[in-house]
Amino acid sequence: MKLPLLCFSAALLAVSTPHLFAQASAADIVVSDDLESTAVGQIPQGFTKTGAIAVADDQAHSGKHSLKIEPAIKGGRFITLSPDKVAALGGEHWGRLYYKVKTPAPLPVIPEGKKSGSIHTTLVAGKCTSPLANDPIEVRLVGLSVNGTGAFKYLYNVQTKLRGEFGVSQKTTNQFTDEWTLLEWHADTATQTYQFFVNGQEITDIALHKGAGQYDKSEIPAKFDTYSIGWTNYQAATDPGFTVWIDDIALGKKRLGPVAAHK
Ligand SMILES: [Ca+2]
Repeated sequence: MKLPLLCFSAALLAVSTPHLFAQASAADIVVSDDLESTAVGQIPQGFTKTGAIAVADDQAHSGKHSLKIEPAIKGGRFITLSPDKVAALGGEHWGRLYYKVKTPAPLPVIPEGKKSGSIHTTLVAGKCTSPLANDPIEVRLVGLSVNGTGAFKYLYNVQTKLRGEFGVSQKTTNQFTDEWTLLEWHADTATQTYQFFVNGQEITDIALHKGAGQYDKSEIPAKFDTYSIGWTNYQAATDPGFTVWIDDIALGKKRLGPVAAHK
């Protein structure tokens, strides 16, 4: 009885999966990079880099290459997209990446005089002008916050230059594992919508659907001036810090969906 059931499920997947993501044509794709054509030690074409980050072949989601973030106690290790491609994202875009954190992951360093520590980390962020206050902000489209036990919550966060920061955080916690995790995000200025998905499942705790012209606590910009992908932890991690791999990066006008892992 098992075999027919499996066949039926596979057939169902084959039918439903392409349908779900079939709307993304080549014209909708701004970046789609499995990192296989970038030499070890280099970064993909169309990006500049900050900190210790480069293509490596010690881990991969697809093929043999991924982007490796070397450990650091704190600070940024990221690649920044070329301005023409940032402009192509316009006021609405989807993003996708797979990531994996080396385990055991480091813990927050407890600041002097405090009983516990936490680490706020950004994986994807863009600098832009606030549609609310018309001042410089950074919209952090993929981020997480690690607590003292090492558990973490995903969050949407906006850092303003003069008005402090705001954000919305997942209600439940996650643990870093040795598995590749699929992250997808969607931002739309026209409807002030933000969505975030983990392994295809939306984290509705941090979804925003504010509506046209409703910028308060969303501030999704009409355009980004910069767009960066990597790992920036603002508070100190225990030595040697986080080592992270990222693979199968995609940015575009439509949801791009999952890609096959290497076998
Ligand atoms: Ca790859």
